[in-house]
This record gives sequence, C-alpha cells and structure tokens, in this order.
Amino acid sequence: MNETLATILPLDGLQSAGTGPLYMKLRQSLEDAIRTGRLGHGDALPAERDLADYANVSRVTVRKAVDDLVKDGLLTRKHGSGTFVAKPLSRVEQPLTRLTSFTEDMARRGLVTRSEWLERGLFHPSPEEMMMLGLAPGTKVARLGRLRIADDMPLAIERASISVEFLPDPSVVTNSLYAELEKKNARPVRAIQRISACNMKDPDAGLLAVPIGAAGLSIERVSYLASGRVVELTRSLYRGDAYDFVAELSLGEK
Ligand code: 16G
Repeated sequence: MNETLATILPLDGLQSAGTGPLYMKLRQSLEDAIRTGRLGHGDALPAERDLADYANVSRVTVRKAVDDLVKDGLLTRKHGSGTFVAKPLSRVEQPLTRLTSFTEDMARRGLVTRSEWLERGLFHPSPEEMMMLGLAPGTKVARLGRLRIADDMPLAIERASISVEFLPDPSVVTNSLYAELEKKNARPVRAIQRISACNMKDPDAGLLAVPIGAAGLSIERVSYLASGRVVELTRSLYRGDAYDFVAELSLGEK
C-alpha cells in the first residue's frame, strides 16, 4: 500500500518543505495528484488512519486537508463507504433564446435528471402571485419547489407558482412541469427572464452542495400563453460554477 501511495502521492519532505500549516501542504499534494490524474475520478482515498501513517501526520491534519478538498468539490464523501475523487464539473451552456424546460435541456445533453421536492401543493396566493398570475380572489395557487439534479449533481433550486386553472392538481407533476402543462394546452410560448448575481446563503448553499457565499445566479421567469395570460412565475437559484447563459447578439437595423 505504501509503495502504491508513494507513486500516487509523493510526500518527500512534507514536514520540512516550505512554510504554512501542514494540512495545507498535504492538501496541495492531494490536489496535485488529482489535477495530474494520478488519482482519477471515482478513485477511493486511502483510509484516514493509513494516510496519516503514510504522511507521518496526525489524523486531524488529514481530516482538515480532506475537508478542504471536499468543500472545494475535488473530493466527495459517501456515507459509510469512504472518500472519493469527485467527477469534474462540466459547465452547462444554456442559450437564452429558447423557451425550453429543465428536463429537455438536460436530456439534450444526455444527462439524467431528477428532482427532490421541497414543496408541492395548493396554497393561498401571496399578493404578488395574485397580481402576476391574474388570480381571482379566493382561488388558490399551485406551488412547486424543487431541487433539480442532473447526473447526481444538484444544479438549481426552482420555485414555481402556477394558477390552479392550469394545474389543479400539482401532484401530477412527477418529472416535467412543462410536459404536464402541454397536456393541458397551457405550455408557455413566450417568457421574460431576469438574471441577477447573488451569493448563496443557507439552506440553499447546503442543498446545492456549495460553500456559503459561493456565487449564484438568481433567475425569475414569467411565462405567457399565446393569449397573453401569465402561466408561470418561477424564481430559481442556479449554481454560478455550473452554468453559462449564452445569448446570440446581432446588429440591429439602422
Ligand atoms: C426551466 C425554467 C423554469 C421552468 C422549468 C420547467 C429557467 C431558469 N427556468 O428550468 O422556469 O419551470 O424549466 O422544467 O430556465 P420541467 O418541465 O423540467 O419541470
């Protein structure tokens, strides 16, 4: 084991090399092994005790180095089975001109999507929902709050409000909201989307598996039917490290 470790993780002079805390030096050696591919995606890290023995440091030092790499997304901990080298994050490039759904966008990229439900039901609307969705007094609103996950990576938190007229029973939405709206001839044909920068707070940061304060994109989408009726008001929080929104620009007519 130590012979293999010596090739994967050369630690010559870890104790004497340079200044700075020991855990940072160990962290750097582990990071180098990951970045150069000596430790590949999915590889298991040796047990904390073995790593501590091999590097001749305390288990606390190993834990701090590993914690740091987990926080930065280079390693992941799987409950009960150990610590593994994480899959590198590939950014999603999302055109800003097509009115597509999350499920369709991910399917086009060959990614498998799933959602964790944060909220799904009928509620008394807020004054904003009443106004934006044009709800009659006394009617309810359907709310769908979801953590959206593609290939096991949480990408966004989406909170959608839909008039009961278009979605009387929110429990019918299992995967795609737009697919359900389509069945009712209420799939939006036009939308206005507003994107702004934000910093992640808890509990959103925890759900999206990013550190508190990490960069995020806050997106509001108001979608319309051909008749001009608003069908959807959705507020979303996307991971800033996972998304590029791309718009094609052309020279306007003079
Ligand atoms: C997209 C939309 C969201 C819409 C959802 C429907 C953005 C920022 N948001 O994620 O407004 O509700 O798609 O997806 O693009 P679904 O049909 O997979 O539920």
